[in-house]
Amino acid sequence: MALVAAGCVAGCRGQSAATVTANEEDMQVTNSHELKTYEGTTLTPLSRFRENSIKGPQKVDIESYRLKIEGLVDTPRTYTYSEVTTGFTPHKRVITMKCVEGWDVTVLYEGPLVRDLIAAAGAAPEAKIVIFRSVDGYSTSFPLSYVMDNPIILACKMNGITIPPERGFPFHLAAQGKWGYKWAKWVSGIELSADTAYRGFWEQRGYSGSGDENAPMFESQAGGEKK
Ligand SMILES: Nc1nc2c(c(=O)[nH]1)N[C@H]1C(S)=C(S)[C@@H](COP(=O)(O)O)O[C@H]1N2
Ligand SMILES: [Mo]
Repeated sequence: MALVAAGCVAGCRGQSAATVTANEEDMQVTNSHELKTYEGTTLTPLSRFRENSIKGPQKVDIESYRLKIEGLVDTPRTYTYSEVTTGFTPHKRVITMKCVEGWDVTVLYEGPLVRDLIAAAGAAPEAKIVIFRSVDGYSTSFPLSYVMDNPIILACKMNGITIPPERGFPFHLAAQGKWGYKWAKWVSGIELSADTAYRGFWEQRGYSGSGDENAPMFESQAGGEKK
């Protein structure tokens, strides 16, 4: 899968439209500074979303929050929110996320690349997959090559503003090319593993492990538990 390379932009701190960049002439903002369009693409307002999370919206206390990069890595890392949002080069890209329920959203996602976070910990040679864990007990996994060979964003901003709590604050994985059930929200852990049989929350319930949005959503024709 070929993904478009993303450019370097302002980081995740600060809400003001001016921090997004000064030369995005077509940007329009609401009163809350949320972008309505980006480079000619109409964005889905963040207020227009379907709440279908496994345990409902999560509230994360940002003072005690830590992001862990662990498992089969040379040096496990534990980062505060601001270490993640200011310590890595931010990237941004407009991506459409499709939920298996038949709806989609088109959002400007912005944050560090997963591969830069993993590089800082150093992937061990035995590592085959990467597992994303969230504060609500949800998890999902990908081949390590998916996040190392593609510029996959761990978003801290959506549509130019800090992600609202109900949409996944502090971090929402923008799993480009994958069904929405693999776009982990409220991410608290990134674990490298050799367990290629690992199954995340929705994958355990019959949804495809690869989660490729152009492939069948169910692992078998028999289907799984309906979301
Ligand atoms: N932690 C966590 N992440 C999650 C979910 C969840 O229940 N818990 N639901 C997934 C599903 S099914 C979808 S479609 C998307 C919805 O993301 P959105 O709120 O940005 O539309 O989040 C995904 N990430
Ligand atoms: Mo979904």
